[in-house]
Amino acid sequence: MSSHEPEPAATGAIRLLPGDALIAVDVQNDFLPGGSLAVPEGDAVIPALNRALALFGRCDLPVFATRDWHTPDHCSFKARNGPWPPHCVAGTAGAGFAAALQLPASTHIVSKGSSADRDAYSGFDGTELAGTLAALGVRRLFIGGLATDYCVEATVSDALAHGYAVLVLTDAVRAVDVRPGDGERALERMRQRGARLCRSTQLRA
Ligand code: VGL
Ligand code: ZN
Repeated sequence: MSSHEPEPAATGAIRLLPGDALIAVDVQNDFLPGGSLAVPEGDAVIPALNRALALFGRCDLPVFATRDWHTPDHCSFKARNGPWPPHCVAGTAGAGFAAALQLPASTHIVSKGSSADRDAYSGFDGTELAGTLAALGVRRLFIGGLATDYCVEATVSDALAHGYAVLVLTDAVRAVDVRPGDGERALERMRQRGARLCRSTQLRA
């Protein structure tokens, strides 16, 4: 995100309820400053996500963490004429979750994009995420992470398509912004599709 923040109604308290779950999308070292596909200010999502994680923990609500989990020869890499430098190769340090992200031991880890010949931006794409959410009786999803204009948008869109109420934590997302404004346009598309934009500071246990 750049100069102007998108304008969530940034004040009202949002009380967490049974049926809520949190999804932290791809908060992995390769997407943080110094990583191979660093998202500008990517590390800024961590304090906001930690605030949400603490509240979800206090309420005993489920937490999911998606991770990009690629093969070394993944089709999204430049060596295979894909758009990206190599990143998040399964088992490497770059694919690890940010050390400062305070994920509970009970976190449901969702690996995606793990087939060499097919990419997956959405946490729902080719994973067990939908089944696990259904089994847990989840109805409302709070979503943050990286990157706004790729995996966050894809995950939010699929969540809406699956019928979940979706709140995007705008202080807990950052964009690649290949073209300036991509992140803000992605947030606007999410809002148009029915996601609510809010901030982690609005959440209450
Ligand atoms: C992502 C680019 C390539 C993301 C993953 O997590 O948003 N972006 N792979
Ligand atoms: Zn990827």
